[in-house]
Amino acid sequence: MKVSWRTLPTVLLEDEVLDKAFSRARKAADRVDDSDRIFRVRKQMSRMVQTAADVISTTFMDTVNMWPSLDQSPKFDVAMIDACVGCDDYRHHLSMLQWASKQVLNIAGQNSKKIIRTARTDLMHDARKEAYGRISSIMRRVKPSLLWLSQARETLKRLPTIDQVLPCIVVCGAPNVGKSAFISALSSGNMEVNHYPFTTKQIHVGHFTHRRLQYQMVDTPGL
Ligand SMILES: Nc1nc2c(ncn2[C@@H]2O[C@H](COP(=O)(O)OP(=O)(O)OP(=O)(O)O)[C@@H](O)[C@H]2O)c(=O)[nH]1
Ligand SMILES: [Mg+2]
Repeated sequence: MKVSWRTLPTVLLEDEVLDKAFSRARKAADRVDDSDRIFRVRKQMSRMVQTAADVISTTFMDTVNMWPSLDQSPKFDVAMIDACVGCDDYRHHLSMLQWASKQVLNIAGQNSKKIIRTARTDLMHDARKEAYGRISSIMRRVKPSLLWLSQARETLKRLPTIDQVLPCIVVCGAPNVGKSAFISALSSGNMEVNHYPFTTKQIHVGHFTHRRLQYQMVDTPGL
């Protein structure tokens, strides 16, 4: 699978996901129409719980499915991900979203049962509140993962695209020896050149054509 970080949607943070879930749930409850009070409250409460859980679960699973799977990514991309954000963290935080998605659906299932099995509206409201509380505590557990993924997306989005079929010349060496100046002189890339070390902070790519073949020149931070 080809990595295309730029097209990945932003990762919503804890509060944003909860706002989205609870406001959709409220709207779903508003649409319920039943003249019988008990039936109405039952439908409203169970729809709120189900809708909130569905929104959260779908949001998380969309992220998990859209982010490239490391097992199916080319070795080069995996190495890039490892160098930029770390493969272990990458796997861990995506699996946290998978876990949270399952948990919220379980909570919705359990509390929907409670709502359906009682004829008392106060208990239906209690079951809905309990579900919201438990969902919110799952969300607190995934908060660090959402933050990590959101920052990782920003980092990975800035990576240049390197075509694995075209020849690639990587220029690496000690700081301040003129790597960037060398690449700027030879290729289309306009690298930042400065008289002090550690000017280049991430990988940049420039291109040039020689005998109708396109070459890539990769500028790297000083070693
Ligand atoms: N005299 C001389 N100076 C050069 C040459 N090439 C680059 N420089 C100077 O060396 C300094 C460092 O150049 P850079 O291209 O930024 O060096 P770099 O290796 O990319 O540095 P980092 O990105 O910090 O690792 C700049 O002041 C350049 O003007 C050269 O061929 N001769
Ligand atoms: Mg440089």
